Amino acid sequence: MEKIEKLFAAAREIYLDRGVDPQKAMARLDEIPLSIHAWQGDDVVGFEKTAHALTGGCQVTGNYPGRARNSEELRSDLDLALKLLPGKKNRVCLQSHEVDFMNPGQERDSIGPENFSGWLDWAKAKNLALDIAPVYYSHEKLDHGLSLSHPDAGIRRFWIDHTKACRKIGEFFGKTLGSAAVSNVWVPDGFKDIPADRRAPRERLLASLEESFAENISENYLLDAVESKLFGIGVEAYTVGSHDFYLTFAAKHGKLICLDTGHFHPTESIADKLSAICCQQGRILLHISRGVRWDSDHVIVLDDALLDLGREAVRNDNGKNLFFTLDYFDASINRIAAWVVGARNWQKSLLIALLEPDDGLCQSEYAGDFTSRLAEREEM
Ligand code: RNT
Ligand code: ZN
Repeated sequence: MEKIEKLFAAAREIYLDRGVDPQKAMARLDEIPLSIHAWQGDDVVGFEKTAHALTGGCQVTGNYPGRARNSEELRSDLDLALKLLPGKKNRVCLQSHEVDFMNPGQERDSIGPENFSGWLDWAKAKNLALDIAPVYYSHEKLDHGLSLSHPDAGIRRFWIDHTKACRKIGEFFGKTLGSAAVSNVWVPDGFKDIPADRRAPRERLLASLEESFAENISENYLLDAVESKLFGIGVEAYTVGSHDFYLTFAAKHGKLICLDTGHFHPTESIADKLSAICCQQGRILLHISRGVRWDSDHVIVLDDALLDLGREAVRNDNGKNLFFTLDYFDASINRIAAWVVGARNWQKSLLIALLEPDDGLCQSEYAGDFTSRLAEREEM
């Protein structure tokens, strides 16, 4: 401890010389909310009565012991992970199948806050806020790879009702816990091979979403987000909810666009998207993940992509534009370590950005002195 304090005092001097107060940076970091994704703890299995195989083009690999088998085990794992994480405003994001229980015969289209009573008691006791994500996969009603965009009205009805149910659950979370819940819609809909008709599924997805969001719920309690994707396993040729589809939808309907860092072409910069979107339509939910060659959802590491994202996150946030949720799942390592290492890496990348004396860089840039901009950045 003494050694750390000595090193910190020396580092502090250097930062202060450059006009950055590291204590202020750490205090700011403490106030930046991070939503911890519950699904790392149960390998995206959920706790419905009938366990469904994971479908929808996602895959969890590994068989490290200790997967949470019910909501109580998941909460106790989260307790430990949260204890190991700095941050005063961390929250927890649940998938709609991570229920405490399902009533006999109850299906996803009729779930309500009562199915999450254990989570609510826990969140109240720990002073935590909760977010929610409807789950459209690992279910027989994801038929031929389609849910909200299915040609059959009955199947669409089931998933529309599920979406509505999750919005009501989110509203309840928001009201009860005193912080608006984000409800994020990601549907796996798409085709393995070249579609004959690209348009009709998108028209149906659009209509389903508009119906799902028809009820006006106060943003004091609920924030809707929509998540795009490039492709999934078995859904290589065509994704109904592509980035273009959802970016337009979000702008038109005043929803948050969810950018998952694994859902783009591997050389695309997600960091670059923040200012492009924020200067026009506002709010972004980030799903912070790490794709290795594909959307593999590895635990995030402190690599260049994450550092770029942290920098742009700090620069584009005024405390209400950006929402951060982790989204990865590795079943080949200790799951609590997965949460903690990944979450801390995101916090480190934010802290590094908060510690950057970037005014100098900007001055060089505004003056057209790109040589100094390069030299100073590398020096930093
Ligand atoms: C899938 C999406 C989605 C999922 C979760 C588990 O590619 O990213 O957010 O990761 O539903
Ligand atoms: Zn995601």
